Amino acid sequence: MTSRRDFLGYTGAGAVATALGTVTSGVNGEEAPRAPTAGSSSSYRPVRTLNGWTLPYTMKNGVKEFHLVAEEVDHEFAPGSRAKCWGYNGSTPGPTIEAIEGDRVRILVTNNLQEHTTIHWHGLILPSGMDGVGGLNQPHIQPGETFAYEFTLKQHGSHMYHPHADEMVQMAVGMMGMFIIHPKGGESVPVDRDYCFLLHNWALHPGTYRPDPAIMQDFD
Ligand SMILES: [Cu+2]
Repeated sequence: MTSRRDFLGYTGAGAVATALGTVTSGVNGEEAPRAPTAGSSSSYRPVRTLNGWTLPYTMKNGVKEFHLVAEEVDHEFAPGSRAKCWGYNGSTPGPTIEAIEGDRVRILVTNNLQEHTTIHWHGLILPSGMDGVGGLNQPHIQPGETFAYEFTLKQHGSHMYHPHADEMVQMAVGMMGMFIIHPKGGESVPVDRDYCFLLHNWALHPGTYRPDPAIMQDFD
C-alpha cells in the first residue's frame, strides 16, 4: 500500500492525476497549519478538495464525530448540465473526511435513500464489524436508519469511502468521498498546499436525468 508520505515523495512538486491524487505545489500557501486539537497528536495542513469540501466534526470525549447523510443530490456537472445523483450531505462526491493517524473517529451514517446502504472505508485497517460490507460484517443500513461506525486510525494516507450495498448502482450514481489521514508527527517534507480530488466515470445519456449504472460493467 502506498502511504501518504510515500505518495508525496513520488510526486514531488509536479502535477499528478490519479483517482486518489494529492498534489503539492511550490507556491507559498496562505493556509496556516491547523493547531493540535484535543485527542490529536500533531498539527497538519488542511487538505483542499477540488470542487468539494471538508466535513466538519465535533469532539465528543476525545472522539472526532462526523455525520454523513446518504441522499439524492441534484448535481450540476457544468452550467445547465444537471442530473439526479446520489451522494452525501448534498454533494457528490461526498465531503472529505480529514483526521490524523491515531485519532479515534466515530462516523454516523444516516440513510435518506429509498434503499439500503453501507459505507466501506476502503483500505483502512479496522475491526471487521466496521468494514461496511452489507450482509457480511454488518446488517445493511435501512432507509431512515443511522449506523455508527467507530474505529481508531492506524495508518495515514489518501483513502476513500464508498458503499458496499448495491455497489454498481450506488457508486455509479456518485456515492463516494475521500478520507485523508495525516501522518502522526507531521509530513516528512514541508507541504505548502495539499489538494485532493476524486475522479469518476459518469454516463449521462441524452434525454435522461439519471446517470447510467450499466457503465460500471466496464470498470474492470
Ligand atoms: Cu473499496
